[in-house]
Amino acid sequence: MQLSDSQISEFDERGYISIPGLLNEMEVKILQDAMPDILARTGPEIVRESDSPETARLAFGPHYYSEPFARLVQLPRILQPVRDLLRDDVYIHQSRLNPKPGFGAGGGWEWHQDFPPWHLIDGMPEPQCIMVSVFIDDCTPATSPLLAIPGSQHHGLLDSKLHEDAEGRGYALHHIDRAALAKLADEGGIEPIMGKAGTVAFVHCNVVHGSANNVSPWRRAISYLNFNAVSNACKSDERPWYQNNRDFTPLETTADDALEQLA
Ligand SMILES: O=C(O)CCC(=O)C(=O)O
Repeated sequence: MQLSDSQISEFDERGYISIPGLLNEMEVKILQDAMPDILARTGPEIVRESDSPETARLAFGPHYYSEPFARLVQLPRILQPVRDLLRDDVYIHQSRLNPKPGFGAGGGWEWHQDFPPWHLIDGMPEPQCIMVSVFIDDCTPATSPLLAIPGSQHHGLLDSKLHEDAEGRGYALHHIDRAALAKLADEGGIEPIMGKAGTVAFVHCNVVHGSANNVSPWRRAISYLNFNAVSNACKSDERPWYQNNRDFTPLETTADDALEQLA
């Protein structure tokens, strides 16, 4: 799939674009059906909610151990736009599945950029990385959508500090200083990224974003695929495979129906 010039300029200007219906209903169902096995894992790649240890907050690395997610990352509809936006070959630096269950069990995320831990811990030189957000469930105003500040990626690495809630829990999150956040939000506004299941958003790794906890009765799962430019490969190996993949082999596209073939 080729992005149009206007989609590329929108991404360059606002930091993200969203494409409804990029995955069809069958593909969405295959990914939904794969979730229970992923969330039943007991390894360190599964991070739990701090106030509810039986609830998974996020699963790192599903593309390594779940065939549907392995196929998802190589679909031409996903991989080609990423290459076009980064103007390079790419590999997966990290993938995550956030199940975000309803009834308040799926906790919120403080305002942050994704790039700081990748740069400061994993040694990723530049913000040449895209967080592809694949909506596994409908993402509506009721299900605590991702909130983003358009254009915030132009401000580079912002003042942030390691979020205490994340410390020692298997992931790192640097949250944005409040004054900086207020200034950015006054300038750029805050927009929800929403859509039906099967929508895919391509988000620059320096876009400031966050979300509230999901008090609706509905699950709102998103699969985040962080594609890094091969020329921007990470230099440190401090973190494990599921947070900092060290295989920089450029990803090749598969057949467009590779995921659907699992039906
Ligand atoms: O899924 C969410 O609600 C937010 C997740 C997020 O911001 C992240 O994983 O970086």
